[in-house]
Amino acid sequence: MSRAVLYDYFRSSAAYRVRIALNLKGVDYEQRSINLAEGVQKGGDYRAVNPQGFVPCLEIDGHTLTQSLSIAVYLDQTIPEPALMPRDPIDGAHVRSLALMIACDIHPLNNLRVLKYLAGELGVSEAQKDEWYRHWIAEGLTALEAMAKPRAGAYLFGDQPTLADVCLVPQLYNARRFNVPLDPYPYLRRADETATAHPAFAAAHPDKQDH
Ligand SMILES: N[C@@H](CCC(=O)N[C@@H](CS)C(=O)NCC(=O)O)C(=O)O
Repeated sequence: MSRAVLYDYFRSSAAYRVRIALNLKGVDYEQRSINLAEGVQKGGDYRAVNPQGFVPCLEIDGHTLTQSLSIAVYLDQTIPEPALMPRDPIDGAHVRSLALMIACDIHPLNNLRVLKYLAGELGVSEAQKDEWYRHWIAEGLTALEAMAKPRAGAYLFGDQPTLADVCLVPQLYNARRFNVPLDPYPYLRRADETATAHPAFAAAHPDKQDH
């Protein structure tokens, strides 16, 4: 079977999730950088790979997969260890909730195309755009902290990395880039600190990627 290919961009939170999942599962993969800042994702060549024009996209086992959570679940199903999801259905539902809060409710409001549309078509100022970003991050992270707190351990759920941490670490990286204060979220910060010390997470960090 040929080597997996990840269509990637160093700063993309969604691609960062997949890098973490691939590293946790020990998958050897080639990275192809799609420069989002230069709009390469909108070009015909990349649309032929992923018609949605987003990274990440993963070619693996003869298939082309899109959507970071779908990719992470595929990896978890085909390479069961180490598990990204707890076996217990209720624990699993909790972990999925945490991951979906980030991937569906926080990240889409603040990704590149939304911020570009605000600043471009809608003509909002830089200050208003930053305010938008901080508002949705603070609201989302406050809810996430409250949800995670009762069952958090060294990681967001318990003491092993799960899909929730795969989503958390890139989101907090992103928040720091926009100078969002993270003091109000001690449980999120603890999980982030534990995870970033893990080699699979460390190797996926944007600073470690070619771009
Ligand atoms: N729900 C998608 C989100 C993917 C996404 O938003 N990717 C962003 C980068 S983080 C992107 O490719 N944006 C291209 C653009 O904004 O033009 C996933 O989880 O994979």
